[in-house]
Amino acid sequence: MKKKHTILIIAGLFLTSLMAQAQDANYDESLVDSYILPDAMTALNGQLITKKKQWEKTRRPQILKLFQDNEYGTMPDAKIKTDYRILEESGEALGGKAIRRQVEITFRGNNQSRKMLVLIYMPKGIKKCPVFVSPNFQGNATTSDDPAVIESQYSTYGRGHQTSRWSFDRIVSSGYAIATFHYYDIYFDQNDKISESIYPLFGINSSTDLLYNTGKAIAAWAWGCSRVLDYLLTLKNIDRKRTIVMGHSRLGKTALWCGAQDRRFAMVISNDSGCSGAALSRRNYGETVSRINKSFPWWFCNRYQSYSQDVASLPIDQHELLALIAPRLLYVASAKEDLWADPLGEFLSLQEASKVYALYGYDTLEGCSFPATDEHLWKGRCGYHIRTGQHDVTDFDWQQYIGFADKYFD
Ligand code: GTR
Repeated sequence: MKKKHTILIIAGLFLTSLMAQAQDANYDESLVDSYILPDAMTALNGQLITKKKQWEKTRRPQILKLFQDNEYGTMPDAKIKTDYRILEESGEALGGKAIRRQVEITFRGNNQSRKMLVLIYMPKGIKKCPVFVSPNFQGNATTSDDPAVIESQYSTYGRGHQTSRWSFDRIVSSGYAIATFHYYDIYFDQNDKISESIYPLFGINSSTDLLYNTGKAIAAWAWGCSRVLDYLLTLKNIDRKRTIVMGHSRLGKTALWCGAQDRRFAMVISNDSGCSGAALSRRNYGETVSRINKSFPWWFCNRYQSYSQDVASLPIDQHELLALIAPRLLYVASAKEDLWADPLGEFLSLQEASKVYALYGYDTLEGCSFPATDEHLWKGRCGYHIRTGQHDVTDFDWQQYIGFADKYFD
């Protein structure tokens, strides 16, 4: 067959699958069923949580465990060996504004090793700078046109392919550092890739080794973000009190799960994370739990599958994931045309989660209406915006995240 025809057929199949995806989802607000959310502020024994001490001692650990056992799974906690090697460094990056450092992190366990390549840009002349940790989709060299950026081992995309998602200049000029890595270094985003992932270092080699609550891809990517933070915290010019984990879409789900578990992160950002990220699961709008389990069974622990046909039986909903971030800074962002991610469901979830911030004496988003497009709502310790356009990360999004961090970091 001629190449042109093959491309047309592939494009056609892709469009058909997108249309099928759009067709079997509900986008009509009047067809969203009524639902009752699990109450973040009521402990499993029925006790009402009214003090931050009760939240921290009793309720927060309960919710964290429910997410581990039912949705994202746990990472094994066996110690694995970690080595850092600086592969490249320059004090003249981004037109002389930044220090660029590229670090190879090697993980060892069970006689095997895995390598993760981290690209870091740091502003020059700042003694203690805040830092973003943010995994990338296509490989380090796709995030920048900088010819010195080393290609990630599993990247199949060209240099600079996704630069529009990475406002490095703005980030560094605003006094922030950023560290990114290709998520494939930790877990290939495909079915049946356990053996190539980080898991064999812990003795988990294939799906037969998985318990009902063993983590899979999202748990592994979140673990990867924490390992990058481990490294950053060895650097003198990084401010350990102003660390941020940020992710887009499936990596937004990852950022939330990472921030929920790793309380060293002082701020957590979900960019268009949608179903099983920031959006409420009980709203049947856009992508659903049933749908995501069918399309991406390798993201969540095995038990999550059992909720596909009965989402109301899930002992948690996503507002409780957001509540696990309290009292740290939390930002949820949506995009106007990204209905698949259910922007309203993301906002309602944040609003509900913000109630937990009241235990710490912060304002909540209760009573706030859904903000106008391209206008942010920042209150207490929570931020939200819905931007014009599609499922993506844009310079506008980064501008909001930096503005919010500037305003609220102590
Ligand atoms: C979609 C998926 C979403 C979202 C998105 C992405 O196909 O249904 O949950 O995560 O991918 O990661 O871009």
